[in-house]
Amino acid sequence: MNKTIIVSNRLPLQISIEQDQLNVTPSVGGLATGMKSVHADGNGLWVGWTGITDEELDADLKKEVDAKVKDVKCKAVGLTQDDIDQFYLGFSNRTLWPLFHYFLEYTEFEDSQWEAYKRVNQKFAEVVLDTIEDGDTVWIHDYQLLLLPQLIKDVKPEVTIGFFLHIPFPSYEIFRTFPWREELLTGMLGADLIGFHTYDYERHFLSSVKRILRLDVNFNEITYHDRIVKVDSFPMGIDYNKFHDAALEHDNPNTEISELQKRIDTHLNEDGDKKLILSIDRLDYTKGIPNRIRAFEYFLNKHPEYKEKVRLVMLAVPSRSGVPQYQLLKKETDELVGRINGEFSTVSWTPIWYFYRSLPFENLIDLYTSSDIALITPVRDGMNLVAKEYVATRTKQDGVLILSEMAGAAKEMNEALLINPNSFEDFASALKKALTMPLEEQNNRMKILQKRLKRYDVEKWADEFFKTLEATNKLQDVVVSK
Ligand code: ADQ
Repeated sequence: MNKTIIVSNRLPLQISIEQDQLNVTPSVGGLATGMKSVHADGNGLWVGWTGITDEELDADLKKEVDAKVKDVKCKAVGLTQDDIDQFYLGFSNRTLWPLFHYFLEYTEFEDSQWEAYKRVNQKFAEVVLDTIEDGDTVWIHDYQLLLLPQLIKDVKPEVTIGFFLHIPFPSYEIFRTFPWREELLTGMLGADLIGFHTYDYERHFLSSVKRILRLDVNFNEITYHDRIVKVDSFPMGIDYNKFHDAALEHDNPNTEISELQKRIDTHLNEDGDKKLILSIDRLDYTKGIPNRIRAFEYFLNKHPEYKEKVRLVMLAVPSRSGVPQYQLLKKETDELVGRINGEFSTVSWTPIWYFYRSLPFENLIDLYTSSDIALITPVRDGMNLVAKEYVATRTKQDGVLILSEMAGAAKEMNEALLINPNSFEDFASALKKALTMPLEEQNNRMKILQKRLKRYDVEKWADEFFKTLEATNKLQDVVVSK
């Protein structure tokens, strides 16, 4: 029986070693939910890194990890500390991540890190090739593994390979600056289907393929050697019901109220007019956090009548703290929040509540359901699932989403207030509009957004990708038999 192998940098697991005791717990992120039907199916397997380096494991512990990982239908790729430094914190997050998000000034082009990237992609290939057989299907995820499709195809031409990129694909003018551009593109072209979140990313990719590799591109099909590679867009959805149902449960009077919710309620009860504005992101320079804080300051100065009436609740999740740009961003954010709170706070009001941590799911729901406005303003973002999660939790169809045009999600969320995140004026007028929007208009916008997100949820996204991958496979048969 043929099997399906999912490959991503990290396995959907949390593994920890405490007092020589190994704990393995499945993590329930969006991707894991989307992959559920594929992975839970009798023959699914997930390949990736466990989060623990080879140096942290002696032979016995490694055996134990492998066995526990196998129990949950996963297979580990062993990575050393040097791999993590050079491949993950290095090439993936100091070259590809900034370049693909248009941060050329942060992009490093280091030969040694490129070598590490190739070496680690090869490590992943070896683990996949060890288990794969003709007729199997592989679905590879994201920018850490751009070379993997070709590494597999070279050895096993009879497997079907899908690749999905979770971040933007930049325009040709940006991509052409990349020193290893041919190798990266041919690495991706080992796939039979390449998926992006939006049509624009797809278009940018096709344009780079045409201009750099000079290949024939017919609409969204590339002829590469004797194969057809299909390129398409699949905007990723969320586990809509999970968020919606959790919000309904939250509204249930019998549900225990969290400490965070009690604090929020106290704030709201102090003065019935107070409004909460929410922002949630990983602490990443692509998310536009300092700009958002400055824009909030601009808003308070422009509309002083809102002082003591609004509060920005800003949740930033620690991320990639081993990369210098992220350390600088943390410092800048701390200072900005401190300065603005120092400048505007009164005895009874602090304009920004800032949390720098990861919160449990229940607390995310507290924040989503209590906020009148979600202010999601990345300067560049492949999709942005937080915007979709906020909408899914609005069980009474109230609330307003302010969303950056630069997020992939904006393409499907026209009923949000879309803004250019570089314009303080846009911020201020969208905030004013959101704060004064009649309930009926909020309802009308929310209803349309919810209907769309419910229909195209993460499982549907995975299904559509898989169906297209199967169809692409048939296309190959036609080409071969011609
Ligand atoms: P990210 O850049 O990580 O993902 P995003 O799409 O917003 O960004 O997803 C973040 C996820 O983390 C959300 O599901 C959110 O609920 C969760 N989260 C946020 N804050 C949290 C907190 N404090 N505690 C716990 N969980 C928290 C990348 C790309 C995006 C793309 C996704 C999926 O950068 O553009 O949308 O992949 O393809």
